[in-house]
Amino acid sequence: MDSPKIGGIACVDWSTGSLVGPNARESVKTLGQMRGLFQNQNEFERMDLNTIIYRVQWLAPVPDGTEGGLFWGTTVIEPGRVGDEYFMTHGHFHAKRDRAEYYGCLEGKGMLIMMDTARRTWAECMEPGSLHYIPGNVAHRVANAGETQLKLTACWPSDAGHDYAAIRQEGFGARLLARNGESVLVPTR
Ligand code: PAN
Ligand code: ZN
Repeated sequence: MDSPKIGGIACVDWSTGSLVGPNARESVKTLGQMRGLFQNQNEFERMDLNTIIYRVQWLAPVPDGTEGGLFWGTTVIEPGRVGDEYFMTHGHFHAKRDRAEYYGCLEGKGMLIMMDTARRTWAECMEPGSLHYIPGNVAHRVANAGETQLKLTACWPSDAGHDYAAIRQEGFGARLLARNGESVLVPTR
């Protein structure tokens, strides 16, 4: 797509969520940056740590931390597994815990895994067209259970922030694992 020719802060390809324009920012997460998050450490060490697990593009029309603003982003998660566990996002609580978020699935198939502050964990199926409301005080992570890229779009408050440490230390209360060709949410303990 060329640079945006229509009004607005960027151009969105609504079929893929791809953002085009000078305001769009991008980040990439490799397997090596996700050390300790997958269950099977041995399998993790055997894999190429430069493998791209997911990419995020986002628009921040106001500075990070601004009260009352909104951010918009698209995440593309590659298909694959570490052992039985599907490629997934890091996952986080919002630093301002009560901030909510929308996720919408554009392409692919997977699960939105959510966990409240008491570590109760549950999941919603993501498939093209599914729209997900993540309430405040709920950590969120997406796992790609399909054979193709999973693409989702998101909208969250500009003062939400991201608390990754809580997930790095304790993880979620369940993991999405492949069992006999099916994806199953398995409690961690
Ligand atoms: C999303 C996520 C994005 C990547 O934009 O930041 O999907 O996941 P991690 O942040 O867990 O690496 C969002 O939830 N923003 O608040
Ligand atoms: Zn979030």
